Amino acid sequence: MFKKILIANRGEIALRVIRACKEMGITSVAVYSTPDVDSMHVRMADESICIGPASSIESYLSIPAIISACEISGADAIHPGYGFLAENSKFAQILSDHKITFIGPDPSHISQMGDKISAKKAMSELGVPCVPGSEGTVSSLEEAQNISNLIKFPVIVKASAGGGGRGMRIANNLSELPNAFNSSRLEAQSAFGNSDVYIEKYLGKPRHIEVQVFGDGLGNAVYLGERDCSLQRRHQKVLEESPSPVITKEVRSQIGEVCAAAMRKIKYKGAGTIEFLYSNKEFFFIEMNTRLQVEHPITESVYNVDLVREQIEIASGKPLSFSQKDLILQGHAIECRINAESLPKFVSHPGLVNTFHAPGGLGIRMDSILYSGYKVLPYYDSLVAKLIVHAPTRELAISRLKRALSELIIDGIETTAELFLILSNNEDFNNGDYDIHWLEEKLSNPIFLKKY
Ligand code: MV4
Repeated sequence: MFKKILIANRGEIALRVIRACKEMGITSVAVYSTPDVDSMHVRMADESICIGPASSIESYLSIPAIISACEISGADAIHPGYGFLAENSKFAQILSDHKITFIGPDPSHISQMGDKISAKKAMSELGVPCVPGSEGTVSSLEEAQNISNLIKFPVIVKASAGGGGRGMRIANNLSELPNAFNSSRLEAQSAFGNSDVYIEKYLGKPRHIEVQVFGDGLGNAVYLGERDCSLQRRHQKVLEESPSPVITKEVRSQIGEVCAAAMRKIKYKGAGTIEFLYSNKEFFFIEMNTRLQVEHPITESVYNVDLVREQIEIASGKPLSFSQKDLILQGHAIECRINAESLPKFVSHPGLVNTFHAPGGLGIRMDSILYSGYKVLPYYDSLVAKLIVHAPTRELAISRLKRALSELIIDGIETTAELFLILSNNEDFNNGDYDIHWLEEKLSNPIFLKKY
């Protein structure tokens, strides 16, 4: 097992990894940018090294700075968290060349899944159901027209190097296609330096359902159910729940087994998330994320597993510590992403937190970077806390969420916490009746946020 792990990240995910290291008897090394000196991850880690200025490019994204910190500290392995360098295959390869273990998948799997066209081709060949569309890159308008006529409108043009909704364009008919095709390619080129695009049938009101998988790189792989991440705003998830309110145990084991079998075939190593659009009771693969996700705690809650411990064990060469039959879904979990943003427009609101009080009690988990006197910085992601509730049923989880929110105190900055009180009292939410567009439609009505 590793003696020392460097965490190439900040915020709550750095805390999450440091906590796992502590429980495993592994020394943790935090890295930080100069303004992050007072942050919780630096305070909580055993050692810390400054890696550069506020700008992420020169600190948390700087491969030379992070490798230097790793060599100075003598760490055996690096955990990338999520974001920053977590899905950078070049980074994973350089670490391997330096005999530093990257706690994550093989670089080849990172790059295969990072390119959406090659991910879709691979998943389709592995028997995972995909959205109907082009076989690969669509390189001319004529080709775009042919494939669109075949799959029928509406269609969506997507960037192969895309993510976060960038480079996506919808065409409702043949006349809208030239503009959609050209602007998708232009945006793809300027945003990602790669103009490759592909075409899919546009699904109108799907849910976003993702399957958690885990492999040990030795040919064993399991699934840990699904998360419903349909509640989002501008491609940012707002609230996630596991299990999905619309998935039965038969459907769960069917799609889960398809995903786990695919991961066994490629000998996938580490945590992965296979994303689907779910529409008319059918799953359509869209993308795979080769990292631990923000919303992993809800899966940990309902399956009673420590995904970060498992990532570390597997990176050190051990086989999976659980088999599929050990993984029993228990109860229901909900995660709320509390951002330092002011409602109703979600404007970033950094600043000094005078008072912070986290909720507690049965079934509550608070993964937060806050402490009374902490100054939320304007340079990074606005996520300041994840409130995770776990209860025997969805109904009880929603009651528990309301109770937890009533205990929460964050004074000095504006946060999105109030939104979750509104959601937990909303009829559609309580009925599990929502899709990927539901929240944005609700937020476009000024009355929605004024009820409480
Ligand atoms: C789609 C889609 C409808 N049909 N693909 C948005 C980001 C990227 N990860 C995939 N996205 C979508 N792909 C087809 N064929 C609708 C979306 C989409 C979406 C997906 C998941 C969660 C929120 C979303 C919000 C708007 C659009």
